[in-house]
Amino acid sequence: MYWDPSNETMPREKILAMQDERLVDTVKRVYQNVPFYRHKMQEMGLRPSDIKGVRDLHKLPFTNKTDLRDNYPFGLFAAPTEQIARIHASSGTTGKPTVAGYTARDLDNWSEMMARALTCAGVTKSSIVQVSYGYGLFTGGLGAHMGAERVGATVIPMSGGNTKRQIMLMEDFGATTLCCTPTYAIVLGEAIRAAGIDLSRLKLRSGVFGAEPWTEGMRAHVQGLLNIHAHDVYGLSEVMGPGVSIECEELAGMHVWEDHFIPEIIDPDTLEQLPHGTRGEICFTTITKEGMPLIRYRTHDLTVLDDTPCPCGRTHIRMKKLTGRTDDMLIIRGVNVFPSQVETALTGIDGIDPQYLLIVDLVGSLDTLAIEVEMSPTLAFDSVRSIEALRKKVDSAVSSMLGISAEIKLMPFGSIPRGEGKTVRTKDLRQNIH
Ligand code: DLL
Repeated sequence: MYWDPSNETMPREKILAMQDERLVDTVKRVYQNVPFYRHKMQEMGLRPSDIKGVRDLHKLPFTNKTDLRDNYPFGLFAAPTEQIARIHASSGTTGKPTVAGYTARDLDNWSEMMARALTCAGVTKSSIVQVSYGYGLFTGGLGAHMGAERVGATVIPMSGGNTKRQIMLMEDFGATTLCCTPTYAIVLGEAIRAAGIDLSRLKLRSGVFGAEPWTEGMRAHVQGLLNIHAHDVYGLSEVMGPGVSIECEELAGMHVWEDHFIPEIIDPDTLEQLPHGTRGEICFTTITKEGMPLIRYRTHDLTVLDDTPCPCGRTHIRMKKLTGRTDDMLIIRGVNVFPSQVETALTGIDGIDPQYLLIVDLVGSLDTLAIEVEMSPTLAFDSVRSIEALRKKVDSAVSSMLGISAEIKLMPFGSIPRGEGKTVRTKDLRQNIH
């Protein structure tokens, strides 16, 4: 079943022709309205008329997260503030978030794409959708919410946390679809099992899980725990939010809505375009966005594009499950974390040396974060109490910067290994578990 059959099953030649037209229009618009793009193109000796279609995409400049930071907060917006209807944001590499602005039409398109996505997961008017992604600046909650409303389903806007209450309402309200991070889905599933609740008392049939990487092993685990089909959903705030791509009933790759985005795979080192079927970094060019259109946005996410026909009948290209990132961004309990944010938080705290190590692990099904921080060699402590006061200070600076809690371990000076080349600031122990 499709939400928007004419677009979702459009012949590929038509999709490609539409992309040509929309790309030409987008390039003109950003050249006119966004000084950042105008200057970049001028530096490269490019005029909008040089871009005649997708075949010319490779001539255009890339956009990086740092470009968003340098133009913080609204410098990349292509529409005046009167037309910006909403703002979302996600963690940046420093204390300042990465900001995205949406016009009313962008929100409408996003709702449509999420409606397509939820329909892929079997959501209909008669579904009851529990949205347990966080609501707020994070795009997960409101994105899933708008899509479920667009389909005409009944929405339970739970947001994250309070697991007991989530389970009680899931049962009492008869939720049929759960939207949350895969980690939280497992937390809910394990709590249901621990509470001895018989799965037949629940009406859950599908899950729409994303915002962080998860493996086929995790899929099997969560499908068993909740007795559902678990669909992978992908997105990022800069480009839109959840619903940039989604798995259909085949659960074999996520369809990217190509009437709104042009995906391409590049070699993250040479920045050359790579052919379909080759693993590399996925970049997106938005071709309908008005608030903050992006040209060749570098996601740092590694995947493969597959344009072979999908048995579901949708013609939009598929991206395989993500296999990693090219940069040092970690995703911990669905929250994006950069080691540099920790560094920013530590700067200026007396008694601390900016030597630190983030250790991420999986305890049960929950990500944990411990941060080892070195004390200054000059520090003279007179009591255990003063060490504890320093630890608390670091704890509050770090948790308010990251938006998640971490276990802070103060370490003697010199105890964190110094690298010979690039300093390794993270140790991710989760990889081998699933
Ligand atoms: O995580 C948007 C989202 C919300 C997607 C809810 C899906 C569901 P950001 O916080 O900006 O946006 O983080 C974007 O998260 O570049 C990926 O590295 C990672 N990510 C998102 N979805 C997936 C997924 C939202 N399905 C960053 N698998 C992206 C693996 C994912 N990683």
